[in-house]
Amino acid sequence: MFENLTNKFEEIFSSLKKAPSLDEKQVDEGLKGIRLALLEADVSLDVVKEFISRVKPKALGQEIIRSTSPGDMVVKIVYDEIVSFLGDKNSEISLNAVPPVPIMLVGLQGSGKTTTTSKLAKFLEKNNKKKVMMASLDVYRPAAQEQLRILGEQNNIETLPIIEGQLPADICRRALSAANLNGCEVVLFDTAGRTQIDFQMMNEIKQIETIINPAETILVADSLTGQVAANVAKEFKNTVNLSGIILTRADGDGRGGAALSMKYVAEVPIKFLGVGEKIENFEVFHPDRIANRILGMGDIVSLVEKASEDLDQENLKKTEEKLKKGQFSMEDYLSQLRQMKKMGGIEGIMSFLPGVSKIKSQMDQSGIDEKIITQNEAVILSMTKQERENPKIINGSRKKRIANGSGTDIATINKLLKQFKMMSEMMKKMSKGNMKGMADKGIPPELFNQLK
Ligand SMILES: Nc1nc2c(ncn2[C@@H]2O[C@H](COP(=O)(O)OP(=O)(O)OP(=O)(O)O)[C@@H](O)[C@H]2O)c(=O)[nH]1
Ligand SMILES: [Mg+2]
Repeated sequence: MFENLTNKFEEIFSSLKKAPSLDEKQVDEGLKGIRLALLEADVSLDVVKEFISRVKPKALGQEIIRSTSPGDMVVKIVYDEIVSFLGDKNSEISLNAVPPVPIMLVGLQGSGKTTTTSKLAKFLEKNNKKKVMMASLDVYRPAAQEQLRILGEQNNIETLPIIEGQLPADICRRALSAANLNGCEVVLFDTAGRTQIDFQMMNEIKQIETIINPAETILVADSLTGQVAANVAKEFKNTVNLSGIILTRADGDGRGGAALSMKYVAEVPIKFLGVGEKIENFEVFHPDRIANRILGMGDIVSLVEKASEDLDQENLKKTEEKLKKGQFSMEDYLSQLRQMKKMGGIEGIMSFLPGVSKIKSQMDQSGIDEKIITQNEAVILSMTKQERENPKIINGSRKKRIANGSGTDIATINKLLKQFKMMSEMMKKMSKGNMKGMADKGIPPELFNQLK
């Protein structure tokens, strides 16, 4: 599905990688190529714009890590963004409900619902060790229920016996009680194909949803339809409580637009890919592996990852030494903030000090906001070198300048300076060996409130 995109990326990066350094013009040139490649892959325009606007500042402002080249760094930046657009991590099917757990599959006509129902049933039996029953609610297309029954018979999956003339609502209730009686832990509901413009059919899935109260409602979408698939998902999401997507025909020559647009446009994760007509042609959707497939540069990505881990270690060591000497500057605070952001929490700042689990859990619970970390980063970046080394010199007019530069206000600057003061006092205490007290009691409440 991604071959074209992969080829385009390879072309773009082969010239970028050779450059010993990258200036804005070269980065712009590269981004232009990426933009075109994404549009050609039928990624939606909004997604392309957002993608470029996230990559650009990172590519320009990158700190080159020793032992990697600027081009490699850009590969890594693009890779990270692709992963984030595909969905960060793999999203499993949620079976968190009292069995029999109802799961509903919906989608446009011919998108692959019935085939996918049997694939998912087989998957859950094999991987989750669940006994599954399948029930068809398609009473409209002749022989639709029979199609599912045959798939069940061929693959040894239980199906709800067909009663001619029964309406979907009644089939739902019958399926749930039959599953209960037969000890089936999951019931998959295959629904009739519908178009978003068919008001009556869209209303029917709402009704079915109310009756079965599904733990998951999965949209089965055809990847050949590109960004349209993402728009369809958005429409379905407005009708039912959509929890995930299965993209079918990923074995076809779709161009990747569906996969890349889905999460941003419809805010629903892709959970599986259908990669052929057979029951075993079904894969868990792993954003990182797909991103690797798209970029075809997994070795570079892991090289840069390794190098940045080394860099983090170096930074930590430096900070630790400074702490021992009782020095802690705004510069250190900045590097700690960045570390924290990367580690997704404030515990990064404590992680190199032993015995602080109490503090860590306190921090975990508080859910200190990443936005505030980013804001603080902007404030510190607007300070001069002198100010960072010696924040005491920051007077009224300097505060005004920093506030303007960082797009914040004086109150924010004051708050940060106060935080910094408390943090450096705490660091001093900790480095003098009062750590144990702090580890037992947790962070002083004043500092804690400041950080929030
Ligand atoms: N190549 C390929 N074909 C698929 C895939 N998934 C489904 N198909 C084929 O697509 C066709 C339609 O599949 P169905 O499962 O009947 O689709 P549906 O959404 O249930 O169709 P309706 O019930 O009529 O709305 C069948 O020929 C399937 O074999 C896939 O991942 N790859
Ligand atoms: Mg069907």
